[in-house]
Amino acid sequence: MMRIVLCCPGMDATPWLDGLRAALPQAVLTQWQPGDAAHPGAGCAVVWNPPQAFMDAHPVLRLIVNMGAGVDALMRLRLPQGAAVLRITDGGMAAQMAEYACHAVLRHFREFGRYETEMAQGQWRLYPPRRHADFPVGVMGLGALGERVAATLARFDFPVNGWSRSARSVDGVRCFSGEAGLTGFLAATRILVCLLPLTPATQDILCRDTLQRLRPGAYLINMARGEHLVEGDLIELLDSGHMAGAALDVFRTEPLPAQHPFRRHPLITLTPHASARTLPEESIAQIAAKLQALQQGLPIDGLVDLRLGY
Ligand code: NDP
Ligand code: OXD
Repeated sequence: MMRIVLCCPGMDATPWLDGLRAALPQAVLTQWQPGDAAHPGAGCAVVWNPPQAFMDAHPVLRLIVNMGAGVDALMRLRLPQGAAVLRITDGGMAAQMAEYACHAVLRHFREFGRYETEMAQGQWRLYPPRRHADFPVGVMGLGALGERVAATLARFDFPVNGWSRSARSVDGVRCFSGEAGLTGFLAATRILVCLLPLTPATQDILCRDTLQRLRPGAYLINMARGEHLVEGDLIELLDSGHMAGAALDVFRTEPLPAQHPFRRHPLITLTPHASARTLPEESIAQIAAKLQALQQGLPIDGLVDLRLGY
C-alpha cells in the first residue's frame, strides 16, 4: 500500500487531499502540518514550499513530488538521502504562459499602453506601424513552458530565437544553446522572455552584462523567478534608454513591497506571480498518473536532475 504525506503550509490543502484520495483510492494520504511529528511509513511526499523540518522528520522518503513546475525552493533544502524529486510538467501552465507572453509582446509591439494613456488624456494620435522583423523575440528556456511560448509567438510572425542548455529544435524557432550560444542569442534578440528554472547557473542571469547585449530598445518579460533578475541593473538600463520597458511577474521579494521602485516605474508593467496559475485538477491527475506509471515501472517525464537543480 502506498503511503503519501502532503505538506503545503500556507495553502488550502483540501482540494489536493480530496482530489488525490479520489484519484488514488488504494493509497493512504495524510497531511503534515508544522509542529507535527513524522508520519510513519510514508515513502512519498507531495509538497509545495515545505520547511526543512518536514524533510528532517521524513528521512525515509523515496519520492518527493513538487506541486508546481519550479523546484528551486526544494533544492535549497537538505533532502532525504536517495529521494527522487518529481515535478509538474505543463499541467495547463504552458497555455497560460503563452497567453501572458503574447499579451506582453503584443502590448509592447503595438504600443497599446501608450494609446490607452493618451486616449485617457483626451488625445487622438496614431504612430507609424511597426515591422515584426524589427522586434525579434528571444525565449530563454525551451522546456515544457518555454517551447510552447516560443512556438506560439512564432505564429504572430515575430522572428523567434530560443536558448537552452542542450541543443534543441523547435519549428519556426532559431535555436541556440549553452554558454557558446548565448552571445549570438542575445545579439539577435530585442524582446527577451525568461522561462529558465532558477539554478546556480541561471541565478542573476538577467544582469547588466546580458541585458546590454540585447538590441537597443530591448524589452524584458520575466515569468520565471525573481532571482534571475538583478533589479538595479534593469532600472539603470531603462533609465539610460537602452531598454524600452519590462513586464515582470516574479520578484526577489514576494509579495513585492509597496515601496519597491518597480511599483512606480513608468516603463515597468507588473503582475503578482500570476502568469501561470497551478491548476489543482490537472496537477492531481498528472501526479496520480505518474505515481501509477512508476509503480508499473513505466517511464515518466518530470524527474528532476538533482545535480543540475531542475
Ligand atoms: P523545464 O525544466 O521543462 O525547462 C527548462 C529549460 O531551461 C530547458 O530548456 C533547459 O535546457 C533550460 N535551461 C536550464 N538551465 C539552463 C542553463 N544553465 N542555460 C541555458 N538553458 C538552461 O522547465 P519549465 O519549462 O517547466 O519551467 C520553467 C520555469 O518556469 C520553472 O522552473 C519555474 O521557475 C517557472 N515557472 C513560473 C511560474 C509563474 O507563475 N511565474 C509558473 C510555473 C513555472 P535543456 O532543454 O537543455 O534542459
Ligand atoms: C511554479 C510556480 O513553479 O507556481 O509552478 O511558480
